[in-house]
Amino acid sequence: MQVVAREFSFTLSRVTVKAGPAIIELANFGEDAHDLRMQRVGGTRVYAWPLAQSGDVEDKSVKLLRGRYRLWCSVANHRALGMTALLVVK
Ligand SMILES: [Cu+2]
Repeated sequence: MQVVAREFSFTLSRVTVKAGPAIIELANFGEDAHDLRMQRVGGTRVYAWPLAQSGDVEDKSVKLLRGRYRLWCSVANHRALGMTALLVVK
């Protein structure tokens, strides 16, 4: 699945995915640099994607467990500006 970053939002290609291995691609369609952090609600592990410059994509393989995952950008105050999303894994 793909997560498109812009100022200042994330758009997910799918908001519901099946549990198991997945490749999540961060695609920066914005002008500023953005990254991606992902944590399962109730979990402790935080998945981190490298900083993506404008136009760049960063792929990461993850193993998704059932539940809900919070996504956010950790650059500056981007999270507060709206770069958050929720992914549901079934
Ligand atoms: Cu950002």
